[in-house]
Amino acid sequence: MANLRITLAGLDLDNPIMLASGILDSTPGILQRMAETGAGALITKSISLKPRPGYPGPTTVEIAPGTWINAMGLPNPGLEEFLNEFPLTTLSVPVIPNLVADTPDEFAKLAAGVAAAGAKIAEINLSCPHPKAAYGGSLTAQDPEAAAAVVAATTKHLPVIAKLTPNVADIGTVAVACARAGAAAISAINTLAALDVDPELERPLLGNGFGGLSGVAIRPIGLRKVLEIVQALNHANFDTPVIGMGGISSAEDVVRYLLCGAHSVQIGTSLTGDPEHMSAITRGLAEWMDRKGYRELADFRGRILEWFS
Ligand code: RRO
Repeated sequence: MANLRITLAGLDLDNPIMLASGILDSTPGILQRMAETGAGALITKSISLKPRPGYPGPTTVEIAPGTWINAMGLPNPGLEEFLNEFPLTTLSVPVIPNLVADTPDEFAKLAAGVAAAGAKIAEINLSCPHPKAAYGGSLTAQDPEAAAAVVAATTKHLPVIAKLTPNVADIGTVAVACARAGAAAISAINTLAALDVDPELERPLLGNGFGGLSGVAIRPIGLRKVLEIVQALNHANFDTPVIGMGGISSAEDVVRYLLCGAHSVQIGTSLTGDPEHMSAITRGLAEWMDRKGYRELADFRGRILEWFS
């Protein structure tokens, strides 16, 4: 029988499949529901110090089957309300808060807040793809030094997972900078910077104009970026675990990321409207391992790397 258990940055998980930030996690009730699907861990919607209303609609549009563009605009109740309302320590699976801020100081305040409330680890969002409606503005994870500064400021309070953007030429350099600054894990990819247009209305599809692309179309990009991160970390002698995501909609997709060297994965867009899909994917992973005769995830993790050496 396949053993799906992993230890990630000191956290014991029943399986390597996590709920990604931003999908089915915006209320305590939905998070509770997702805990019952057998996910290994649940990442919350990004939390900022102050409440944010989000952008005007439309905020999410399916532009091709299984492929979405979004600009939610980080809607969230703010740290204080989040800590009052959300079950950080009482669910049957670990809840990992996702933190978002503009400066290392703000990130540090968020990290201190969730650590004091009992969080064992946090994901830091260095990579929301549409910081401004107008052209301009860069993402923290587009600058290795800026990303490392946030990691250094937050790891003083609790271990962190640095969530990276695919919108860079060399994601490996950013990952290594984060690992060197003490990141407990790297997660990638956030959505791809995108724009879609409504030809009838002669306007951008989304209320914010710019958005981020997710879903099945981005899977090959996610796989390549994860492979590049794993290669760069190996080359720099870091054993920092990588959490892969982008376009996962089946157990086979999970396997694809693990073969590229990911220790675990996150699933988001494909769960839209169907929490039970999470259970089916987890069962499918165990069945795939049984059929292949693999007992542990480590038995096949990173198998694809030898093709690129
Ligand atoms: O809230 C959003 O619009 C959003 C975030 Br914080 C993110 O990290 N990635 C994304 O595609 N949308």
